[in-house]
Amino acid sequence: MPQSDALSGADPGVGATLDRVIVVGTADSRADRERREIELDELEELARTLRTTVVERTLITLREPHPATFFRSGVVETLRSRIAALDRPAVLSNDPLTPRQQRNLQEAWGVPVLDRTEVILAIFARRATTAEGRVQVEMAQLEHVLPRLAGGWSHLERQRGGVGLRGGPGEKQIEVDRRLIRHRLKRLRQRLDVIERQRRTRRTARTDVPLASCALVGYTNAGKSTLLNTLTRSEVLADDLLFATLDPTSRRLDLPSGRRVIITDTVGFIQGLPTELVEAFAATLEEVRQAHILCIIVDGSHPDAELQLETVLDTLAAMDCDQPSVLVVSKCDRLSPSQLRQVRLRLGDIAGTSPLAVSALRATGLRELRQTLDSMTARLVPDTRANRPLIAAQPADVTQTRAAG
Ligand SMILES: Nc1nc2c(ncn2[C@@H]2O[C@H](COP(=O)(O)OP(=O)(O)OP(=O)(O)O)[C@@H](O)[C@H]2O)c(=O)[nH]1
Ligand SMILES: [Mg+2]
Repeated sequence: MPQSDALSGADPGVGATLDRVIVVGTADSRADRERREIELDELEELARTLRTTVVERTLITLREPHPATFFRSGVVETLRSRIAALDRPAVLSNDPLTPRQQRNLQEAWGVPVLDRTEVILAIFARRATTAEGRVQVEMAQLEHVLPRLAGGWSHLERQRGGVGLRGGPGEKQIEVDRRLIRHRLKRLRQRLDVIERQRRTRRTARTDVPLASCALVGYTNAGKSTLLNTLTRSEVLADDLLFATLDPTSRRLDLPSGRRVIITDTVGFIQGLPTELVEAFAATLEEVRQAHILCIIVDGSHPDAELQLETVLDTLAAMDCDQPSVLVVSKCDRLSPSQLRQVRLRLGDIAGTSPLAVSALRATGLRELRQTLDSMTARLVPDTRANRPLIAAQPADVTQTRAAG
């Protein structure tokens, strides 16, 4: 199955390449601007993750979105000239666009227009490596494209597994495409069911030898994989990219008392995580839901650490995850002692707990983290073999939770 990839190469539909982009956002008031600028920073990071060059970025004041074109006609016109002057880069919109708005803007500007959801979907499409990840991403993309099938819309679905508009997109062709997509979705759902069953079997095998489990959760790029690597001397991919990790990976962690815990690195969260993706990744996120303990990692050196923590707490609440958690401020080597004190206070206030502080890079704060996990494990999982210190037999020391095949 060819991987869909919204931002690759030339777009025959609208005659523009997608390797250069303008990032466009809106704010409804002066007070709103600061928050939106931060979101645009993040959208630029997402673009960078896609190896796309941002040639310009603009924040427009907009009180009321226009139903047909999102922006007012004056702004559409100004941006049209700007796009022409910049040799027709694609447009990344920070705001979600309706299928109609997106279509009209593409027509007005003659370049592809992607909103935040599509950028995130494109990143996931590029990064998904396991069978399960690929199925989940393709499902999310098809769910997203289904309501957007209409005349004139071209650049995304043409690249989506060959079910796109080919030739004149008359009403009939759209109906055919819709049917093909629904059919494909059904088949993907069946495949995912099989993969999920295999995953459940593996999880049951794991819980038959009852080890306590801890999921590392947090905003994307918070330092989860680096922490897993340092704690367990592993070599999971950790990179200064958003969504470096898509598939959960589990490792065994020895605790000071001799207890052991299975620690799982998971996909990062982000503001405005597309609902299609949350649904498609439900099985992967099940690893988080099933964990006995959550280790919530927040990059203390990020200027927006508080909003990131709020996003993570909101996402966990939306997933009905309310198990005991430990809050960990990461990358504290980047902070002075007084900055760290401040950050811990502010983040602790939001989460209603007192956070630990670690640097996975310098391996500081790890003893406290291990001790905390140890006592939580003792309290939470009193009946497991893992909870009896220094036992003889243990399961394989590496548990890959990746889907087979
Ligand atoms: N200075 C410093 N940098 C760190 C530390 N931990 C992680 N980083 C850097 O932060 C970046 C992101 O780290 P990852 O471990 O990949 O973050 P993640 O949370 O797994 O990110 P995703 O998988 O993309 O959600 C990398 O460039 C790391 O080198 C730390 O303790 N100190
Ligand atoms: Mg990671």
